[in-house]
Amino acid sequence: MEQLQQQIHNLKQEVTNYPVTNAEQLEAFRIQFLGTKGQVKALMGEMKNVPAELRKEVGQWLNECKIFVEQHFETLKSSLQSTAEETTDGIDYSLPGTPQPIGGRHPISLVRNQIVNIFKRLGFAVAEGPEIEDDWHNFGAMNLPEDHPARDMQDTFYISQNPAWLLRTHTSNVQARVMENQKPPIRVVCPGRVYRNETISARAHCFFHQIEGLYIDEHVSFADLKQTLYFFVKELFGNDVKVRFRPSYFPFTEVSAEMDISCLICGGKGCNVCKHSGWVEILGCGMVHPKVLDNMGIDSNKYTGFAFGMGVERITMLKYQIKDLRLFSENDVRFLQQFHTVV
Ligand code: 2U9
Repeated sequence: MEQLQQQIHNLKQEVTNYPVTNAEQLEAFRIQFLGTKGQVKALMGEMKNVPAELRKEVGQWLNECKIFVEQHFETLKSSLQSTAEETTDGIDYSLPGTPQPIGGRHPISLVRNQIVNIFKRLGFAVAEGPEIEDDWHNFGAMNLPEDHPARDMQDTFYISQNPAWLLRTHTSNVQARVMENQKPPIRVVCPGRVYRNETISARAHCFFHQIEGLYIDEHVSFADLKQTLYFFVKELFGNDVKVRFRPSYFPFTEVSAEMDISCLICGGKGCNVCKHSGWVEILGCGMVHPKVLDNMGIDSNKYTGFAFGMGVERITMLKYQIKDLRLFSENDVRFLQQFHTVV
């Protein structure tokens, strides 16, 4: 009897360890253990050798063994069915998807869009133009004299194959082209990348982004300029920000001014960002020089205009307290991720 017990034990072991991962193996299992010539039948056949007084007990063992094998077969069958439902070409489509990080806008684009949208609400159109420009549209039309330092190779990137072409140093070339093609009233903002031959540092780069604006019509005054820029600053930085104008000089505007806002960091009390003055410069502006209007065939006796220009990097640095301009062009996701917004 002990031998039979051992056989039952071995059969159960064999059944448990039998590898079944597909339908063919399942059928082989059925044939080997439960078929008419299978091991369970063979074991049942041992009953005839069992003495009559032990038959009841041994019958129970064999029956229990048969049920064990049948149940194992059913378990294997149903697990194989559910795997088949879940998989096609080895892919389980019921698994949750791998999350794909959805990028976000670059901080320069975010701030550029904010600025442009404020001017759009005031009725300004958006114009763009070439980054490779000729001398006239970048310098001549803007009233920059032949000997102006900005025209120097030290300050401007000229195209080596043809030095008549250069990388624009400001987006004023776009306004020049708008003025060539459109009659007043003209009301445009021109966002874009500009290039200057600067040594790269935390505060300067050989390319950066500007937004310039131009408004030309009859009777446009400095009061219009001030009111437009007041509105812009309050929209971008909030109502608590104070504004001041300082006289300045640009060849393309007369009169010219620079606009400061009260320091966002210390609220005007004085800190490192505002160099303890309480004020930070955010843009340059002025009334368009009559020579610029005449250069473009616009009658400077009839029309006046105002213009302004600002660096997007500078404003972004102020808004987000970024200390190094190089971060904008390094594309380090640890920096860029901080500006991602959940949509
Ligand atoms: C036309 C006529 C005049 C655009 C102007 C500024 C003042 C100015 C600087 C700000 C910081 C450049 O990025 S920056 O370094 N810009 O201060 N720009 S007025 O004047 C124009 C433009 C077009 C036809």
